[in-house]
Amino acid sequence: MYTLYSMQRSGNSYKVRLALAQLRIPYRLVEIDILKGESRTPEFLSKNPNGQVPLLEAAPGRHLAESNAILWHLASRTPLRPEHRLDRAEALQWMFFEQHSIEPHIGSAYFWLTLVKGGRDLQQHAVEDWMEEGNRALGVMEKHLKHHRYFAANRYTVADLALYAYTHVAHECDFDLGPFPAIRAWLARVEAQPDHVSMDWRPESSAGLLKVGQGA
Ligand SMILES: N[C@@H](CCC(=O)N[C@@H](CS)C(=O)NCC(=O)O)C(=O)O
Repeated sequence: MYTLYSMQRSGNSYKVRLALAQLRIPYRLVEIDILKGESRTPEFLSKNPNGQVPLLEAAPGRHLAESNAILWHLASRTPLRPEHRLDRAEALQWMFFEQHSIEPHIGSAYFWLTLVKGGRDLQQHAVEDWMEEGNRALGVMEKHLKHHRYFAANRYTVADLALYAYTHVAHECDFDLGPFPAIRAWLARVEAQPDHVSMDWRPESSAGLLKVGQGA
């Protein structure tokens, strides 16, 4: 069985929990509180030298980091990963875009403005930049969604799942989705997918939730 090291309020971790839920894959969840430094302990660093969640123990002793690489692995041979070469490359194109243009701006704003006490003051110098770049990236998504229902292969894939994670909480960290009607309609389409779960959802009934330190 997979073990997922995750933080509940981390959008990158949420992507993986959402994929596991939609693929109906049971797993063991280990909650890591990055705000308490739990991703920087020697034990955790021995599993992921980069000290970040999400982290999936994909096979005994084999740990996979980077949310979108984990999504790609989980979605292998499922409808969440496109069949055709070009569709696959387009899904990857949007997943790289997510990491380069959405996550560093909307993800950082979400982390510092909603999760870290006093984060707004600490990051005052960066907020304006995150807003500008984040809005630019939302504009790129809006342009695509004006003519497409999803990001790749004309259907819901891991590319939508990756982009959804931080876009759906953008309004919680100063972004205004008002000027982006196509994004708002797409968010609703993603939320209507079978087995969609929210960021707060935990798989307590399927496998059990462990706090860090309780794991084997
Ligand atoms: N590119 C990585 C980013 C992962 C990431 O930034 N994780 C954050 C939580 S959302 C983290 O673990 N931060 C703790 C730290 O850097 O100490 C991914 O997509 O998985």
